[in-house]
Amino acid sequence: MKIISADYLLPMDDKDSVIKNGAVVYTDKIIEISSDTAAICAKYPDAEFFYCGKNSVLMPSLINPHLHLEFSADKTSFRYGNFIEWLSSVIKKRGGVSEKKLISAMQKELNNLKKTGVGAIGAVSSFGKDMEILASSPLRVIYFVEILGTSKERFEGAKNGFLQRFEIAESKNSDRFEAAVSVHSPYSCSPEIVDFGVEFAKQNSLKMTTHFLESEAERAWLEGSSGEFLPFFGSVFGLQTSFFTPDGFLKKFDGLKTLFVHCTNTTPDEIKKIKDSGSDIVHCPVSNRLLGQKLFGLKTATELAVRPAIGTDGLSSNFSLSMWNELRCALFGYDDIDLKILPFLLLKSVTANGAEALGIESGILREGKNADMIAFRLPDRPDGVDCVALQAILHTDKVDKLIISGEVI
Ligand code: MCF
Ligand code: FE
Repeated sequence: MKIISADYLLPMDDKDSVIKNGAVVYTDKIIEISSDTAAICAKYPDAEFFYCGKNSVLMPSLINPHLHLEFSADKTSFRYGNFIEWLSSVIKKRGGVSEKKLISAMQKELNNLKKTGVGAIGAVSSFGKDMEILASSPLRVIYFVEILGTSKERFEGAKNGFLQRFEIAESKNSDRFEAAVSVHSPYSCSPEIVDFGVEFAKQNSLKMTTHFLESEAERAWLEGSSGEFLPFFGSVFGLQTSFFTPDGFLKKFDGLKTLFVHCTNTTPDEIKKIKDSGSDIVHCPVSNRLLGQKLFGLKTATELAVRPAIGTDGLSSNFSLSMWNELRCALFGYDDIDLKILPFLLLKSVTANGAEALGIESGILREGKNADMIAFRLPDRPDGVDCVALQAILHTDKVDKLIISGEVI
């Protein structure tokens, strides 16, 4: 049993509590949280004790529920500013990176995830090249094996390719690694692919994710088979009409808790439907900006009591996989939300809400939860506990300690 104490404890609970001189008693799970370090040390005299230092903050480790590690060696290869231009540049370069360069790039990014305090991720895998690295990493990983395809003739090939990758991934399942399903999106998947993915996830009790309404072009395509997707699909795939309406696509996932990623072009009604069906939303502010989109409607979502998570997406649409960079960009992007409430809203997006989205028992410092925590120090003493969350977002890059299941990583 261990006790860790810090000047400021941010449990990420519903009350946005900040506990001064707090301590956490833990094994692989959290045993107790206390605001009286001396009393808790007296209660557990045999526990190993550690104090995180002056101006230290202790909080749940960060959760990045949406990234594509396999796009780590293509940092400057893609076109930004317009979704279709980006997609065309991705399709043009797909699979163009050497295996050796990719493996070392992924290893480097994984190390950065640990250094910046990420304890759990939702990784979308298109090719399976990230499987070995992720299955052997100490992070908690929900490994979303991707399936996509629009043509009837290629359905069997796409399905078999998916099944092969999934089977290997599933053989690596452990208490930290869980194979799951990603049905890529409504514009890149035929109804056969979506039905297959959803049925497969339901029958095998697997987690599911999908990209949804990420661009204005996608909305126009789904609503009326018009807009920028029409010439693109006509020339690339020979498609003239969308397979789904926005509502029709959502209905396909009825009865399956799904992580809908992006949702920058959803209506309040669609956001409510996602919430009422027990599913979750993840948005990626930097990626959305780089692909020429407006930010997800966080203010509206908050008014509807929806609690979205935040992810970085891949380096194919971001300059960094650091959640702290993502938080800073979101902090400045959401200028319609009061700076008095935004810091906690954002920190919960990368902890408690991320855990809810991935269906893991982390992201909050509470008795019985996984002992997944980070500790770091603010440069100077904040002017009151109500300033800690904002100053943490502004000033944190690397953390001093990352603890997963009670183990220092
Ligand atoms: O989330 C971003 C943007 N939206 C869609 N897909 C991707 C993103 N980053 C990487 N991707 C991948 C996706 O997994 O790009 C491919 C898929 O394999 C696009 S479809 C050819
Ligand atoms: Fe993505």
